[in-house]
Amino acid sequence: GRRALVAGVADDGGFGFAIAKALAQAGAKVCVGTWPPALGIFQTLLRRGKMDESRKFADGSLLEFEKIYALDAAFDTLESAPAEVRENKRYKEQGDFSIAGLAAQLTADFGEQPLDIVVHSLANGPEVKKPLLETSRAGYLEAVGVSAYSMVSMVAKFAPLMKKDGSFVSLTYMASERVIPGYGGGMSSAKAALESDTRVLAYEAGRKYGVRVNTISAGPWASRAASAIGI
Ligand code: ZID
Repeated sequence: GRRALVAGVADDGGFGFAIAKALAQAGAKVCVGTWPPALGIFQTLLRRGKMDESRKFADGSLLEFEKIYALDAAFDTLESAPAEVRENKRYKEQGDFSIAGLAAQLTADFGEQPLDIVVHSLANGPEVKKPLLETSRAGYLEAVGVSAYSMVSMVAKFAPLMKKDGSFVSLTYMASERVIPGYGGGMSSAKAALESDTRVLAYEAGRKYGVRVNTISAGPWASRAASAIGI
């Protein structure tokens, strides 16, 4: 069987959860990466059965995640996370929540080439409601760092863990190429970077590791992230 990692699942309301469920339905084992501040509540809701309805397959069985990992895709290594993050109560019990840390845990848990599919379903733009003209440098860089560079880092660190012909996919949005008021804070910039990087990563990682890298431009879906912009 194939194993997928879906990065960016913290509830049952977003694309990541739906993709994880579809992959499991198709026979894959599915691990997820969850943002540490949301991890505790996600595990509690799962344990208490609050997500059983959305976990249910047509045959009545329930979606099971092979493993739920802490992942903060703003950080490539644990050392790159500031002390106040590492010591935060939602982070300090979570081990190495960086992208490199997740790669190391996957190899420790499942061996040398544990992955067939990696899904990047995460984004964050703290100033998404602000027009680009009013966006601060810090807000812009956070949006691009978490929503676009995270994919570069994930391909760099996970491609060596992929079986040949493995596949990466991320989710983008058309505001990268057209003016869509309301998608601000540097999020339009982040999606433009993500799309350009997808082409370059497909070229580089395709040659180096034999993997594919794609991005899918999503339609509107009232996930937790999208509710911030009024979808
Ligand atoms: P979601 O809230 O389910 O997923 C986002 C996840 O990212 C959450 O689980 C967060 O905890 C996680 N996250 C945030 N920061 C970090 C971090 N530092 N480290 C790790 N995890 C983190 O929302 P979703 O399903 O909407 O988002 C998944 C992907 O789909 C993102 O890349 C979105 O940009 C993308 N996407 C979503 C929509 C949408 O409508 N939901 C659209 C396009 C792309 C879109 O905005 N018309 C208007 C708008 C849109 C489409 C059409």
